[in-house]
Amino acid sequence: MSGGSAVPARSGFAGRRITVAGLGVSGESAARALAGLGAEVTVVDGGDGERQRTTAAELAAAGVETRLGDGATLPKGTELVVTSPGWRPDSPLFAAAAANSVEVVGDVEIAWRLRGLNGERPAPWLAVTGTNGKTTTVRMLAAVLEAAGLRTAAVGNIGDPIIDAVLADPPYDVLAVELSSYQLHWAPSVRPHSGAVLNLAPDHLDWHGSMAAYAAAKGRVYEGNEVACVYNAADPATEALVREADVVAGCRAVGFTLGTPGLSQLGVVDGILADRAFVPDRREQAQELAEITDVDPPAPHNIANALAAAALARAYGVPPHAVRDGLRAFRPDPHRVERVAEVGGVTYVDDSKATNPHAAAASLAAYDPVVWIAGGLAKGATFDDLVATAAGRLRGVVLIGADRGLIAEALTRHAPDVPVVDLDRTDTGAMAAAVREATRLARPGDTVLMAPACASMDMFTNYNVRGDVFAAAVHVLAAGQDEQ
Ligand code: UMA
Repeated sequence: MSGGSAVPARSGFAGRRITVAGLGVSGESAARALAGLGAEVTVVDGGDGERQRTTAAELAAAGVETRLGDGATLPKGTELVVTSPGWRPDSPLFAAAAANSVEVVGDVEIAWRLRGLNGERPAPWLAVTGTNGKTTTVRMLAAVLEAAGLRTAAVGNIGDPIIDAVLADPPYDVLAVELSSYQLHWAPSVRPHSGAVLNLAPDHLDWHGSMAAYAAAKGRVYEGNEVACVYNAADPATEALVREADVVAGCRAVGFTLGTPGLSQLGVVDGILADRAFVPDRREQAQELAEITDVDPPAPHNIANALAAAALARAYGVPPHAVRDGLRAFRPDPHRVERVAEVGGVTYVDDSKATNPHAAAASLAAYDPVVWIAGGLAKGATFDDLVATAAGRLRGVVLIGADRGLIAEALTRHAPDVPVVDLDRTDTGAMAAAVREATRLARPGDTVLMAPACASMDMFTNYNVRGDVFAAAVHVLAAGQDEQ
C-alpha cells in the first residue's frame, strides 16, 4: 500500500476495535488490511480446523488476535463487526452486536470505504450480480477492459478479495466486481459506476429467508449507478429491480437481449453482437461489437453473458474493437459445462458450477438423451420445474448428496418412468460410484452430465473439487477401457 504513515490515520480505522467474523478468504483479507491500518483486530470463527489454525498463526504475526471454535461471542469492547459474506444475518454474533448497538458490515463495504486511500482517483466499480453467469461475465468484462489498455482486475465473489484490489499499489484504473447476494446484503453504501443483474431465479433462499429478500439484495447493485443499469430483457424481474433503484441523474437503463436490440439495448443481429445503447445516433443505427463466434463457447447463455459484459464496458467508454479483442482473448473456466472425455461413445460433461436448479436447467437443455448426476445441498431450492422441463431428455438419473431426496421426490412426480439410482451416500468416494452407475445407464451417443443443481459443501470443499473428483473418475473409466 502506498501513502506512508498518513494513510492509517486517514482511513479512519486506526485504533478502532474491530471484530472480523470468519477466517476464510474474506476474513483473512479484511483482518490483514484493517490491522495494517492500525485497527485492533480480533477474528472469531466457529471452526477450529487445521486451516483456521494455520491462518491464525500467520495473522498473529500481523498483530491480529484470533478466537477459534466460538463464532457466537462478541469480543468485549467491539466497535465494529466486519463479517465474511457467508455468515447468515440471524447469526448469534450479530444479535450480540445489535444488543450493543455495534454496526455490522461486510468486507465489500469496508473496501468501498477504503477507496481512494492509495491514489487520487478511486477506481470505479463495474459490478455484476445475478443467479448464474456472474463469474464468467466478470472475467469477460476484465478481458475487455484489459484489451482497452486499462489496468483492471476481476475481484469479489470470484475469489480475489476486493479489499486487496482497492488497496493495490499501483492502483487499478477500474475494477470488474462480482458481487453475491450475501455481499450486497452486507454492503449498504456501495455505489457502482454501472451495475448488471444477469438473471434472477430462486437460490440461497435459506440464507435470505425469502425470494423477495434475495431479489432486494441483488437489486442493490443498481444503487447509485452513474451511467448504466444493465438488465436482462428476457428476465423482467431484473428490469423491475432497475425501476426500484435510486440512481444518479442521467443514468440509463440498458437492456441486453439475444434478439434484435431495441433502443438502448445490446443484442444480436445476423450473428453480430450489436450496440444500440452507447452510440450517438442510436435511434437510427447500431454499432457492431463482435461476432457470435468470438464468444467461447457460443452457447445462448454465454452470448448473454458477453452482451452484459460488453454493456458495462461500453458504459465505461471502452471502444468497440476492445470488446471484440477482449471476448476473443477470453477462455472459459473449468467446471462450467466442460467436456471431460468420450468413453465408449458416451460423452462426459462436468458442470459442477451448476449449484442451483436454474444453472442445471441451462446445461440439461443442451443434451438429449442425457444421464444426469445430481444432488448435494439444496439451499432451500425446489426441483419440480427443473425435473418437469428436463424429463423428456433423461435417460436416467444418479443421485448423491445430502438433499438428494428432494430431487428423488420431484422425479417421482414428474418423471416416474425414468430410471433413478439413489446412491444414499454423502462421502467423497460417492462420485466415482455415481460415474460407474451413470455409465451403466448410458448408451453410445448419450451424454453423462454432472450438473448437481446443488451446492457441493456436503461432500466436497467446493465445486472445483467436486468437478475435479468427477473428472478423475471419468479418466479412471477411460483408462480401464484402454486396457480392455
Ligand atoms: N463461519 C463461521 N460461522 C458461520 C459461517 C462461517 O464461523 O456462521 C466461518 C467458517 O468456519 C470459515 C469462514 O467463516 O472459516 C468462511 O467464511 P465465508 O463462508 O464467508 O467464506 P470466505 O472464505 O470468506 O469466502 C467468501 C465467499 N463465500 C461465501 O459467500 C459463502 C466466496 O464466495 C468468495 O469468493 C470470497 O468470500 C471472496 O470474496 C464463494 C461462494 O460460494 C465462491 N459464494 C456464493 C456463490 O457464489 O453462490 C455466494
